[in-house]
Amino acid sequence: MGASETIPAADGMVWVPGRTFLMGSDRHYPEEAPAHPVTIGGFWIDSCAVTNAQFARFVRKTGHVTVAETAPDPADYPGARPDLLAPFSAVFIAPRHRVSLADPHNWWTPVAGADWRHPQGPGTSIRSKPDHPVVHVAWADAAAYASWAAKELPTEAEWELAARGGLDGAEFAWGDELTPGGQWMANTWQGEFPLRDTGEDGYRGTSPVGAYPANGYGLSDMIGNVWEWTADWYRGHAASAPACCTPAPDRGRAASIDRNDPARIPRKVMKGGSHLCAQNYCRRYRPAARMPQSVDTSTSHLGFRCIIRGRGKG
Ligand SMILES: [Ca+2]
Ligand SMILES: [Cu+2]
Repeated sequence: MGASETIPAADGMVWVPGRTFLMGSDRHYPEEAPAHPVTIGGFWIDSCAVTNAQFARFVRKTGHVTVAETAPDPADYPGARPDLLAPFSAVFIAPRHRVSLADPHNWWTPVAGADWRHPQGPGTSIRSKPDHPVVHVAWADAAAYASWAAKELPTEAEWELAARGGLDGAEFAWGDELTPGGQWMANTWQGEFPLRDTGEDGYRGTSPVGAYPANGYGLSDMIGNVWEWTADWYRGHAASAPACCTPAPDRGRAASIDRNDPARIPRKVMKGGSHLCAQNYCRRYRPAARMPQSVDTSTSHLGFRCIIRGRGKG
């Protein structure tokens, strides 16, 4: 028996062998280009996104309070009305009439009292959703869970390798067709975004983890359902030239900030797309797709899963 086999089986996790793969894509949104080879080592990864039930256990054991449950510090917002400093999180609310697709504020609403236990705001609950991915978690919440579980958040490259399921250069996590043989392979949006989701794939909003076929590595919902946090600071794939003078972690953090953001909040990469990705608006239901997300932001369509690095399967 090899030493590696004495390592306890990773419960609910799947081993992704290390390899060289083509990361990114030259055929879609500009931020995905250029496609470039990346070599990474193997890792265990949660077969599903962290669920409400799993997050509830973490909160029971640790007393963790999420960012969305914490009132913004008035010191950061001099002169702000106290009622605007209530804890809140961003909830998708479909507009009643056709709106400009250029402004996400037309469907993202800061809702006071929206948090992981109340995904649509006060009066809503997760009682019927123990097996749905936890949402309304900011980056620090995901990192706290990972560290409690003795795991880590995946880098973008690890996440993308896992999502590709062993298929090289395929458009989707399952091949090159969105709906092979007419079958929906992930929880996305059908119909005109953001007005009406027909739910042709079986779900409007989040779905229980594992409701769709797993990819080639046995991983569920890498695409669609909820976006997932990664460990990486956001930057362009092309902007990887090392600078000489700033320690790497700080450099990445500073470079991730959107120049138009007056609050200067650094941003991490999120991957996988969500139940809100739609053909007429956001075709990010692909492994190469990526978006920046401010670390303090939590929303009704963003969760996470964890990995354990480099303890070989033998
Ligand atoms: Ca859906
Ligand atoms: Cu999308």
